[in-house]
Amino acid sequence: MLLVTNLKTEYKTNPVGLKPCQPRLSWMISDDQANVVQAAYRILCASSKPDLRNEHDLIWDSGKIESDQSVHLTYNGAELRSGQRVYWKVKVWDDYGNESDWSEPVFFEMGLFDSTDWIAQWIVPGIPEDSSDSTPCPFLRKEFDTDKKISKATAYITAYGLYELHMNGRKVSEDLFTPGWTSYNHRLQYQVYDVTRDIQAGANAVGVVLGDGWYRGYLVWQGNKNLYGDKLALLCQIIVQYDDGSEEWIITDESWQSSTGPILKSDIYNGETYDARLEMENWDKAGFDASGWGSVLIKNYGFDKLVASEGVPVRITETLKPVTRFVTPKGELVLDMGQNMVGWVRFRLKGEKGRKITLNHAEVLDQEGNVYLDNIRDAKAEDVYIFKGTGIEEHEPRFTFHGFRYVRVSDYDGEISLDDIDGRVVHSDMAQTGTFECGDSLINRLQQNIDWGLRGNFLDVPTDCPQRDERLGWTGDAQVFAPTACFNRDTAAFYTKWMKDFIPDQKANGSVPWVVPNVIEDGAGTGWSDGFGATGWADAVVVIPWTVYRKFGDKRILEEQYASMKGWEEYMISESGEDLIFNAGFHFGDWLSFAEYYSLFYNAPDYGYAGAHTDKDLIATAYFYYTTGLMQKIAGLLRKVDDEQRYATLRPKIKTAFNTEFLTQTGRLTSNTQTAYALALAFGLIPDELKEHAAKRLVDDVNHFGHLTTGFLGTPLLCQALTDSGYPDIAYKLLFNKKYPSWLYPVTQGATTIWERWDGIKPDGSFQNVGMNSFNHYAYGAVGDWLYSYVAGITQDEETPGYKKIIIKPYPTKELGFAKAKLQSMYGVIRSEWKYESEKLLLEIEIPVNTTAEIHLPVSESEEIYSAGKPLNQNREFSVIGYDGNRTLVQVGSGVYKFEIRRK
Ligand code: RAM
Repeated sequence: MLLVTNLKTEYKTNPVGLKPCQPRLSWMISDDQANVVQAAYRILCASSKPDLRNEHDLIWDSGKIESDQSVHLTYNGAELRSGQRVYWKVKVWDDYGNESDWSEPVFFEMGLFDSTDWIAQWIVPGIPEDSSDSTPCPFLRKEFDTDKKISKATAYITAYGLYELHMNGRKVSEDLFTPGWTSYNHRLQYQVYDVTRDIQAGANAVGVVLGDGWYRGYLVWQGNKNLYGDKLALLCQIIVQYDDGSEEWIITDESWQSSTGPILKSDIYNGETYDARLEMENWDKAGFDASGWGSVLIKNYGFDKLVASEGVPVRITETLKPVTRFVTPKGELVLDMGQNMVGWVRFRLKGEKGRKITLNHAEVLDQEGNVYLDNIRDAKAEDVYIFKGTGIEEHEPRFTFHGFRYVRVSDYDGEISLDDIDGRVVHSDMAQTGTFECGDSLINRLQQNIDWGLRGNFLDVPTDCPQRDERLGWTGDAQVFAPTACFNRDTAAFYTKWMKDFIPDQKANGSVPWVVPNVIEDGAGTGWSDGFGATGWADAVVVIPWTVYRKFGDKRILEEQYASMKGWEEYMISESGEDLIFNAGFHFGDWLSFAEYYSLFYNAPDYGYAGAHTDKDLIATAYFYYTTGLMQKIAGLLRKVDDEQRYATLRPKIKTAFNTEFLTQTGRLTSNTQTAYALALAFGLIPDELKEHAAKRLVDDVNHFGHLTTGFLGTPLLCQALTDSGYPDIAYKLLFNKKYPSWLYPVTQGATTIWERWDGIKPDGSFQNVGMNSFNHYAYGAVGDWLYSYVAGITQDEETPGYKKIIIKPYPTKELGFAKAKLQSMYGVIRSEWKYESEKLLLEIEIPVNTTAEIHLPVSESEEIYSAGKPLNQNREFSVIGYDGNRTLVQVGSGVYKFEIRRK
């Protein structure tokens, strides 16, 4: 059965509120038979479901197009209008001549195209407040009547600050932290909700709660607040369409009323204080007595910064139960969630009116077993609830989030059982697309920790950490982690949104901030002078769109980001000057690498070791070369011929400059560190004749220490460089290492997320420096990319993005026993599994419809390969297309394939 499934528009199912564009349509195909390729497709679009069903009044009929493109097909029908909804379906033909049925219909709806589409006015609550500290959250409301039958109602809404929209007594959406965090001075997202079912005949009420959020809450550190402004504001318009064709607009204007309510304060870092005695029952329903409420002020903030939401909504994605409760040596009651998670606690508890409960959130316990809060620095992460005394009260905060495993309960005199408590896991709701599993339970836990690190730190913006007074969009962390993230979760839309903020936040000279959205613009008073232009951090501007292009076949992100990428490239060119050594400005370098003082205390073989410090000029020039190579490819793809030529000419010159400056004739780098070799090898900087020598030096260094010594920039490339240089065994040795410093050391210490430091908790049980010791920092989790693409071997052809041409090249090892990885690509499931069974190596590989694959079987003699009991050469299903070192290359189409390798 040839079936078309999973129809998506701009990565989403039935998205509402798309930016002005020609949306891209994608689908998947499933079939029972093997070797299926799409031969043709036909797309139909209409303005209504019945029209689509009856193929009447179509706004686009692509006709039958002979093409194998099933991903990112650009809508090419009648011109789209602001707010227009389009229903579409597709059918396909395969290479066997089969024709599928029409898919189920789906839709997309456009957002507002022009600032003139905004009729609503900005309103500011008429509440006196002192914005130098957290103040009560404003509530806003308005009532309106409808007297005719409604066909459709749509709400367009945004805020300065955070908002929660209610209609007739209920929340309109599950989305949290709307309108999301962007470079607010330049870009403010609005959301669009279909509220047809929220409106009732007769009297209606619309209500909104506002929170400080990133806009005016505490942000960065040192008590910074009001970074974007000190007034919260709301903009909302609801368009009601009646059956008779008429329309009505409910807009924010002077008719709205404002008040404060039970949320006494609310802050991302510090938490929320809620006084249930101040609840205003039915405030969001019609008929509520709002006589005590104040007015609102109209503000002329304009609409120029408004943009449609491209990202992934933040939601509660899972609810955890605490695993245990205990009393610490200090006598404090603590609940253990069993997992370092991000979000908050929901409880159902009883309390006398006016009594309270205080919850503090911690990632770890100290050596004595007490809650450890020092590492979250000035973030209070404290939720306080004051009971109204009406029986069981259920509560959870809404405009704050905490990174925690342990919850300290104080000020409460009632009983708490585990049943009363839920851990609400909050993050950008990206589907899980990848799984990796192997025969080593510690590595499996590492893989889970990587995904938990991702979940905790993808909260609208990719952050360094989710718990201390930081939680910023650190570009370097995001850059190194992006390939891993793209395996584990459907990150394309998330990154698409985030990359847009690089554009306004970039300097005119092309330099890129350390953090995006940038929060250290002049005058922010953060103590940072110039937070721009750090190598490996700023390169996120090129590497991440490139990664999204590679993993999702998305060329549009390259087009949209091109000027911004080029800005950074040209900045590096001008700063490196004639010698092409990029040594200008400040660089973090190989941040948090293995340092001298650790080596004195731990297992460094040579006393007096200077630390694995890698020359920052070397790193910066290596990245300059790498990024220039990407720019050359991107310019080529986008047919920017002059740029392509410019970067093609420049690239070998940087290589020569690098090697003249940093490489000796015997293959030694001037910084004899793992990071230096990993970068130079992985980026292709070492001339062919010296590659072996350089690789040998890398291996010698690993063997000398018996562990990795790399920081943020070296770590992601270390195993890859070793494996590609012919030393998978050394890479595995690093992976298997359980002693500090290693990926598994934290796992042996009970870590449930990735730590910022290799020794966040030292072998003696003491903590790393309190100023910077997060237990949920995904950067070192970048090894996940190697687990998927080397251990399990899911990779792809250099020339063909989005896994259209898959390469399966696993690195089996008996020590691991088995490994299996699965990736839900744009085309469907790619699966690679291997396991040892006595002397046999068994492989099972799944390739989705409309793709092809080259399988690099780990054996040089094709006679040793069997499939379905027969030697490979007697199997007509497979064609051996060549040999590569000790591998036999087999070409396949879609389907499930099993191989058996019997060593002679
Ligand atoms: C720390 C952040 C981040 C890192 C920078 C350089 O403050 O936590 O991880 O990228 O420093």
